[in-house]
Amino acid sequence: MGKTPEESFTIPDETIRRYKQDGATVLRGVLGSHWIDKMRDAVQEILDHPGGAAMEYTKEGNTGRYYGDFFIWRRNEAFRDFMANSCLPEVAAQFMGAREVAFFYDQLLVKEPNTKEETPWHQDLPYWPVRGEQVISIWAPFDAATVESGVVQYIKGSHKWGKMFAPKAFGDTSFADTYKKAGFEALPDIDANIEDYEVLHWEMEPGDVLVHHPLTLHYARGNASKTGRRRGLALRYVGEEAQYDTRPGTFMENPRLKKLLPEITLKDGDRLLSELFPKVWPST
Ligand SMILES: O=C(O)CCC(=O)C(=O)O
Repeated sequence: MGKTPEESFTIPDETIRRYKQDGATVLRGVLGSHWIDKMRDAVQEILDHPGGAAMEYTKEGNTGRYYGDFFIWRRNEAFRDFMANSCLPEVAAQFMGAREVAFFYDQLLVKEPNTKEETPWHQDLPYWPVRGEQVISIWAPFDAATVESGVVQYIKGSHKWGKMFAPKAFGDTSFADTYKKAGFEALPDIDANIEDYEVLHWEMEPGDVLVHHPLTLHYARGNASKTGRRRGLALRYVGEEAQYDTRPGTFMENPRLKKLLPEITLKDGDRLLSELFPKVWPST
């Protein structure tokens, strides 16, 4: 079935130019309220029934809750519908200049009110078994999001630094040794020198999305709001030129993910396209 006009979204050239230059941008009013309502219900279902790779990042004794979960589309029909049948695959195609788009994975990141835990500064690509330019993240909030409630913030232009920094384990440090295998250099102390960087952030309403390049450094505060939730979903898409990368030290070595996912049959250099990374655009 083709998409309804509402599920199509044309990105102005100027927005794509800005994304390429800055490494991140915002799109306003991309998702209709039916998607927001549907995904709020679906997120609640996931929060009530965490998956096998789910992470509780909140430290014991701290208030709030910082919850992370991955590859949810594999077990939840609403997540599957959203990643494949909203306008987001087409949005990804336009930013990547791709003829075809496959879905890489989803990552749910919920920060309930009064959550102290930050999302540390990081780039995404060092965690991932993928290489190439046609890789993109779209971050969709299902609540209004501000700096105070933990909207994602970016270092302008950092995707062009020509660097891959060592990935950090978000909360669970037991996985830190795996990430060391990659041998990337340590991230400089961004917070201590924050005045040296230009930080981009936008206040978001449900229906708006952020788009970021996999090498752009990004971060989010905890959720200091006393009542406002911050339910965010990152969707990762790739184009036909992205390749599977078997280098050591990616999240594919996470034992809990390994248990959850089917055996990977892709070889180094293969196009990311398989049962696990399905084609989602064009839809016919
Ligand atoms: O939602 C967050 O706090 C962080 C999001 C993020 O790191 C990402 O989308 O790659």
